[in-house]
Amino acid sequence: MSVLREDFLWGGAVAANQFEGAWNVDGKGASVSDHCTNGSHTSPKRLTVNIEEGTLYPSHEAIDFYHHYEEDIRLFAEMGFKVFRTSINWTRIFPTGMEKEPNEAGLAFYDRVFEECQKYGIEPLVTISHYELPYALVEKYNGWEGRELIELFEHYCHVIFERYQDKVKYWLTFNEINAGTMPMGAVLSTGTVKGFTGPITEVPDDPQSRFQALHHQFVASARVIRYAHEHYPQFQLGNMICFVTSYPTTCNPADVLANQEHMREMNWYCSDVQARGEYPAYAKSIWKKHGITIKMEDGDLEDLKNGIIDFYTFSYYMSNTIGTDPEANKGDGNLIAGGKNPYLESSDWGWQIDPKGLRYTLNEIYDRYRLPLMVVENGLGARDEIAEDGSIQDDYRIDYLRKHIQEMKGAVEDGVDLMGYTPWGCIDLVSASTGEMAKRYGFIYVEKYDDGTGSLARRKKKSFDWYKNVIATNGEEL
Ligand code: BGP
Repeated sequence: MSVLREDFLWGGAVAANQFEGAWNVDGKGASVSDHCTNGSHTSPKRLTVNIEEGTLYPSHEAIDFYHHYEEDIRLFAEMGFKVFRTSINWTRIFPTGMEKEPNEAGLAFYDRVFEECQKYGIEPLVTISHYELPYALVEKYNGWEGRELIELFEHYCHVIFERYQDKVKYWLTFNEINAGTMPMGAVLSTGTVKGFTGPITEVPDDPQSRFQALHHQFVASARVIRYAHEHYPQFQLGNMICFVTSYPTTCNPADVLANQEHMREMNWYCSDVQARGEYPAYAKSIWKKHGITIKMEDGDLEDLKNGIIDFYTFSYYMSNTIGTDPEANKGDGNLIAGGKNPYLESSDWGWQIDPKGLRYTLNEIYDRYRLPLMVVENGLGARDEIAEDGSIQDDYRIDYLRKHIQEMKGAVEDGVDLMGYTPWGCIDLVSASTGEMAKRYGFIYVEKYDDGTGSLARRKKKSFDWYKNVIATNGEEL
């Protein structure tokens, strides 16, 4: 008997803006990510108000899933995927986000994708908004700072819910909604970057607009969850948190408190709203610290109460340390930097690898909410080399995933209700933080390179067969 549920949802995860390409095909509008150039670990990608001639924008072609979806889904099916986490590009359905009528060609594309999944018995898990806000909404409303976005988002959701009601059961409202608690979230998630051109690390930080934008996202998310519960009882709706677990730098109680404060703002603030239906008591101290006031309208708090998630999902790549000295041992990280942990090793991009941290995190979240959990992103961004015989021996990736799955099983033995696992970038795609292709996560290699060249041919890596067997044995053979 396997440790994991018999109906465990094994699969993989991607995001439309990072892999579809076809950025202006069949009526699609431009999103914030379509205005981002390529970059690297050492040189940040740029956001540009205008699409500059002769500049590389990696989302424009990406790996062209738009024209390769049949081949790619066939490969996922060959690995035995039960679930495929992808997202809908908002601008394929509503090019500026403000139209009344949806773009039929965009809707038809996702019909084809979901039908292809159905053909193989793969359940789609759809992120409704994954880092691809319509750029027109940035220009008009400064992104989610504008309260108008709540209704625009609701309209978008009503349309896709109705259209895909027989094809999609699992939905996530916002990818890594807690990105908005961090400066980097202004570009990726809240779109509070009106008029900005320059390296994304130099966007002027404005906590007032980020946290206001987050409030609007919370209300929007809760309203569509309630709507879905009323109209489509077969749906299951989840949130999605970028979970970066942090440990106190030392056991000095001052460091422990500093870490608690950080964990609340970074990881729990958004989760608490979405899983408990209300702002936590400590929210006031976060607002006070930033000197901000959240404008709320009558009914907002009621809306939050009525739109509680059915299951809780998160991404987990790494952990870091936090203490009273924020400059101590600085390391890199997903969305935010933290301290280095002397017990851990790091990826080539400086993300600290911490499988045990996943078990700890699963337990912490489950203790807090008692909701079914799903790990919807996890993986190792690494440089892959094609050997002379054409193979890609990505043992480092297998090692990373194996250790994390082992710890997931440990958490299940601890009592956690774990629904599934969708490792990130099951097929190589554009990196969200740097815009690179070189930072690869896939079981499937794509011949596409940082300079924008490449045949787009797909090849299986060593991890492809390994993962296939993991799924076939429900995680027993790692
Ligand atoms: C998460 C995002 C993804 C993804 C992943 C890996 O934060 O939800 O979109 O890309 O991180 O990050 P990166 O692409 O920067 O390596």
